[in-house]
Amino acid sequence: MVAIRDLPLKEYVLKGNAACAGCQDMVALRHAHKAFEGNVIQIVPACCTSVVQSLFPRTGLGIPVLNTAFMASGATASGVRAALRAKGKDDTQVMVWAGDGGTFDIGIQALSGAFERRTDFLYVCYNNQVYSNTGTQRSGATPLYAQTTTTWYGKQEPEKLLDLIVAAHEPAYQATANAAYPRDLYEKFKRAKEIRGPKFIHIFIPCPQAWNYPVELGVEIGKLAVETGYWIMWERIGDEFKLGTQSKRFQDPAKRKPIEEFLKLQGRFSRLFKPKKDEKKIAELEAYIQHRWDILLRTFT
Ligand SMILES: Cc1ncc(C[n+]2csc(CCOP(=O)(O)OP(=O)(O)O)c2C)c(N)n1
Ligand code: SF4
Repeated sequence: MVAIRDLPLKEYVLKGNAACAGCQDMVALRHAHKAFEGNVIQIVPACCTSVVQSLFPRTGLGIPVLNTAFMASGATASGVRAALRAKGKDDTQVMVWAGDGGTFDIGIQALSGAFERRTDFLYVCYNNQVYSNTGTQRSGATPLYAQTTTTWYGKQEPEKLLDLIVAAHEPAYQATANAAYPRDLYEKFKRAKEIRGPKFIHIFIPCPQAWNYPVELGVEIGKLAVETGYWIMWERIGDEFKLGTQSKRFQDPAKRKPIEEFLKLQGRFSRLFKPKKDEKKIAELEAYIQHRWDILLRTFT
């Protein structure tokens, strides 16, 4: 694994941008661009990243960015790839950087179309499990029992299993990542860069504003997501599936930390603990985590 001191020094996520303090989206974006080293066009639909990067007349990113409509990222990527090909610049990478609202819900048809066309690009979903930018509305990625402004009582449905939908498009490369493991994230982007065809990276992004936790806890929450089995780290090059070393030791449920350790740091789950601990709902969440592990391993191994 690359050492921190060996990461490229050049920064593409610029200082003084409009992100909240402690934004894990910026941590992920920073390391993704270190892997691309500037040779990339980034496509951004409406989301936090579009606001962070584009407060006119300044820009928060040191690379070319094309802002597109909420539902249109995949189609825009196909168009940009065709234009680059026509200009003889096919070595330039095309990357979509979209939130979960713009991926799980609103952009899913354009994503599906671009993958079916076998467009050579990388689609990144930075998943903060909510429509953050517009004030924390539930999305198809919001987990069971999480409070949002549209599910103030706690969401009653689990999240969509998006990775399996993407896998049905047989991408050339697919991986999960987590902003709390930036070196792993960097290496996955480096690998994706070398592979032609449609690629997908799904990143776990704690959001202090929407999840209601102190800004300094972002990395701790990201790591707890893996250590409780809540977020599974894996990678798939073509048909070859590899469970990430970070998750391998938590494949056995007995080795996982209790899910409560992850939940109790976040205000969005406070109703599971107040006025008294809701053992039944916490057990349901734990069972759902195991269900996700079972489906993933059954599908890919
Ligand atoms: C067609 C359309 N509907 C609604 C909006 C308003 N809108 C802008 S950003 C956003 C939320 C984006 O959520 P997500 O994709 O999860 O990204 P995040 O804000 O969490 O980064 C919404 C609803 C819009 N710009 N266009
Ligand atoms: S709302 Fe969340 S994802 Fe958006 S800029 Fe703030 S911390 Fe980052």
